[in-house]
Amino acid sequence: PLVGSGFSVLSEDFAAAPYRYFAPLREQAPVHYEPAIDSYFVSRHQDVKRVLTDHEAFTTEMLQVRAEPVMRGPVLAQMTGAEHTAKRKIVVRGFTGQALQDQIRAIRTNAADLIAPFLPRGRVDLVNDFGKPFAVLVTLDILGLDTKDWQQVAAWNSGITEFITSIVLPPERRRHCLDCAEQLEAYLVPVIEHRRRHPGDDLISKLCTAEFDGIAMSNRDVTALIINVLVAASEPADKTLAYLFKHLIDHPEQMARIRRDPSLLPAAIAETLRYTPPVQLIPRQAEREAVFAGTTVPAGATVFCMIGAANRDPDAFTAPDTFDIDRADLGTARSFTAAAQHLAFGTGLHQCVGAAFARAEIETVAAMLLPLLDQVRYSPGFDYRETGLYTRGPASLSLDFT
Ligand code: 2IO
Repeated sequence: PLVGSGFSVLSEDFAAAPYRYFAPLREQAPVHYEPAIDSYFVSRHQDVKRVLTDHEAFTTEMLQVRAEPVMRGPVLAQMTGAEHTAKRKIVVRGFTGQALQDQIRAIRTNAADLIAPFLPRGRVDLVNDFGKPFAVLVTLDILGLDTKDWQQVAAWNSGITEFITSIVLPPERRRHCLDCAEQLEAYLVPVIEHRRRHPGDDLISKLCTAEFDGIAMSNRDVTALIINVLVAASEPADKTLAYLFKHLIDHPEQMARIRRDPSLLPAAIAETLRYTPPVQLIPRQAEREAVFAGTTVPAGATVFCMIGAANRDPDAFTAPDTFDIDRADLGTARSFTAAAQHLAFGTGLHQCVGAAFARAEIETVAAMLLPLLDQVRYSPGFDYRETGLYTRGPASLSLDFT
């Protein structure tokens, strides 16, 4: 495939199968310009790493327009300096220790309840029957929100997610997304006010009462963080789970080894995140003019890091287009930390604060499902298709088992 003058990452052709274009992009257009949206797309591992770690040169300022309108306040990724450090620590605490242990219990309960009706049928769509409701229900449990409202919250959540993950958003869609955000905010504010007076051990209560170096959270901060957690914990979760099962079905010998030895699951999850990261794009704004071997990015420009392309860069990974849970350059132990070689959680100061939770969630649910879904395979006639440019995943994954 060619990435010359006619090429666009906004084309249907690219959206149909972006992985075909990653090598040509890295080799021929490592800093690809998209005039329609006046943005630069960076695809080499070392360039993406540079953009995400040089915080002076590449900022998150555009989240003010790309996220804040639907988050109803500033999110962690927008913050800098002492405020960022303090508030990030509060969120980290909400996802570690006893809190994480309680969250794993919520993961188990929800997974067991959701899969039960499908077991006698021997067929499940892992994305639409299981993964999507699972991700939202678990997040509501963690936040201490009522799970009976889950379909309403899920509908608002998808409008908010559409806003954040759209490259171009028509005005009427934009209005719909903002409506969703306003309604979710109106639903959350009374809950926040109640939790301030009667804190429990849910995440919302922790955000309300936490203080770090004397810095506490306002209602606006708490609202934005709740919406951020909801979006970030739901949108990539069903995609990662479905990709994991797809790759294991496509590589039966690796599936068989994991079934015999579940301690290999973290490696399989890390390799899934490298091979098919659910978050494909991470935006930054150039604070000043920046030069990438030959191409100049002007001050103020939007730069999209292409995570899928960087994760397949042969300069960073041997045989990058092979799914291999044994790869020596994966560094599984480090794969869910700032030292990760793959960039699925980003890197640098703003690296995913939920990475350890994400790992626990996918590991727990995969360890439960693998023994239940014996001889798991694609349903007869199942037509595999992926969708999405910003976040990407299987549209469905219809599986048969015995
Ligand atoms: C609003 C894209 C689903 C995040 C952003 C700052 C969200 C932030 C991400 C991920 C996944 C979403 N960015 N999670 O890329 O919290």
